[in-house]
Amino acid sequence: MPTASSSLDTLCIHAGQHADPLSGAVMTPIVLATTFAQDGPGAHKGYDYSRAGNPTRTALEGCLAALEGARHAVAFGSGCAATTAVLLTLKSGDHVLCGDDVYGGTFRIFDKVLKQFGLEATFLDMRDPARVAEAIRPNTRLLWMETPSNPMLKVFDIAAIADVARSRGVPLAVDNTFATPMLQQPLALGATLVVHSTTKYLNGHSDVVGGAVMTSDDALADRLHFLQKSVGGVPSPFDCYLVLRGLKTLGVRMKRHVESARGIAEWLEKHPRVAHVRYPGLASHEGHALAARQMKGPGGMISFDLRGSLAQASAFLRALRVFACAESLGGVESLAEHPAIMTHASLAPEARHALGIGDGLIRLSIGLEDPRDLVADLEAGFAAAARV
Ligand code: P1T
Repeated sequence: MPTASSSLDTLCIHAGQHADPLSGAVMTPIVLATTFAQDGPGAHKGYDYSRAGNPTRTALEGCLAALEGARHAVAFGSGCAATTAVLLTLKSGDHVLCGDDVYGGTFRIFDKVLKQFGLEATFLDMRDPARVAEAIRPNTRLLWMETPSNPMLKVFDIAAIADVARSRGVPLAVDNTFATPMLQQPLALGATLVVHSTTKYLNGHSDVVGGAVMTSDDALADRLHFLQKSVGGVPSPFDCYLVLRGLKTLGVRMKRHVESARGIAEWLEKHPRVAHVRYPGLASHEGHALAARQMKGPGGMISFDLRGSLAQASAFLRALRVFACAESLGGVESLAEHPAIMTHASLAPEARHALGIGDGLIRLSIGLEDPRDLVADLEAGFAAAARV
């Protein structure tokens, strides 16, 4: 078992897990049972029904809590279910101040689901923490942000915004999906809640949809466990096992994602067919110094504007052979996508344009392939775009 001083690389492999007491099996058993025998009414061994609690899920939650330095983790069946659970701690008439650049599905939860239950949300570029302080209203009950954000890779100052939040008595939730706890630890910087789509880097193999919320606030954790059981958006034991298995290599994977993405971002920045690259590891990124301060590495995601039209962006994506043209991110395989048509189609065109999500914007999730093969593939894409 890891100790309190174990490094994140060690926690990835061991936290929340122990050899099976029955057999000594070193891998966590997948407990598929939906129900658990009780010696008598209410006399159970900590588990009564698998929606309320499951031993494989408990192991995953233990590992995720340790990685984010949290007392509690609550696992869900998707990142969207995790986001929704956090928002269900609020009530009609409450206001959420949200970063302006978030996953399209997160925006959709605010705009198309919870608005009709009276939850108000406004979206703000949080690069200036003073603007956050000004935008907090008397009924603001939650600050929410992604950093780096999806897809524009804006970097927000977690410690400064957490200070603002604390001074106004409002919790700050950070969606840490793009960074992972290996590169950024929002709770240590003062956030109250961390949210993840475990679908992405944490599982890392593009074969599970999952989510989680981490916090050291006992009352919030109780409420989230209650919502997990009551609303029921729970992950399957098999999915919990797969995320636990994926987590074991998170440390080594993130190092390679960062190393390759840094090289590819630098190469893209010099490419004549690229108008602009957004990657927090580049000196040209306005959040470069902040990212260097609050992150241990700038991550594996890059967005760039291809010079040209939608037809050229489409030709670029169609020509790729190593990158798959696909939504999602954070897997061992590289993915490329067109945010305006794919992941951020739920935003109104005006909102997309205000953020800079135009027809030429391409988002890359840099995988673990040899980066020379990735560069060759991107070069073939640019050649195809030039022929349009
Ligand atoms: O897909 P799901 O597990 O429900 O997670 C939603 C989610 C939450 N937060 C962030 C930052 C995300 O990027 C996502 C999902 N994003 C994609 C599918 C995507 O391609 O951007």
